Amino acid sequence: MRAYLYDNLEGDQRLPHDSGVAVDTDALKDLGVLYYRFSDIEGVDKLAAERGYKNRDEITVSPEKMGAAYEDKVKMFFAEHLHEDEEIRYIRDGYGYFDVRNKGDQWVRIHLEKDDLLILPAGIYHRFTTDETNYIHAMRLFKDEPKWTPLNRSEDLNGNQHRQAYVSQFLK
Ligand code: KMT
Ligand code: NI
Repeated sequence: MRAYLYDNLEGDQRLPHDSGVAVDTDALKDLGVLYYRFSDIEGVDKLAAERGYKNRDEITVSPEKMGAAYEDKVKMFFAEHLHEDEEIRYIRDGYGYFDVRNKGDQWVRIHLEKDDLLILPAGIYHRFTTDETNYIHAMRLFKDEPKWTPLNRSEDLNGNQHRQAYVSQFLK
């Protein structure tokens, strides 16, 4: 895992867009973003049990797997959004970028690789993209029903209780 401020320059979303300003795991924690590394599934099972994540599935995002839909999917994942639940991803293979908004509303880019596990809190604005390798295989964990509803960023979400809870816990 490596995290840094996004450079906001034009260019494909899958390029590194590294501004050269590093962001450490403590700064991520201040945003409610938790990072773990597990070389085997036992560690993940333990975390899942502790946090009450009962269900999981696996997803592969690649042109091989998704065919012609790949480019559209990747653009869709990159629309800024939030969820009303935590988003937990355990990377099994390949690479991906999760971008999250910091306290100043700048993008922090988090590059993940195999064995990285990332927890995004409910209510944080974020987006996802593959990197230049165009391949990621990830495990998605969830508490009950798989629910991936992305709520795209909008003023209308200012009154959303999950957004408000996130703002008062982490952005004040
Ligand atoms: C997400 O939340 O954007 C995704 O599920 C993307 C694939 S998981 C690496
Ligand atoms: Ni999401």
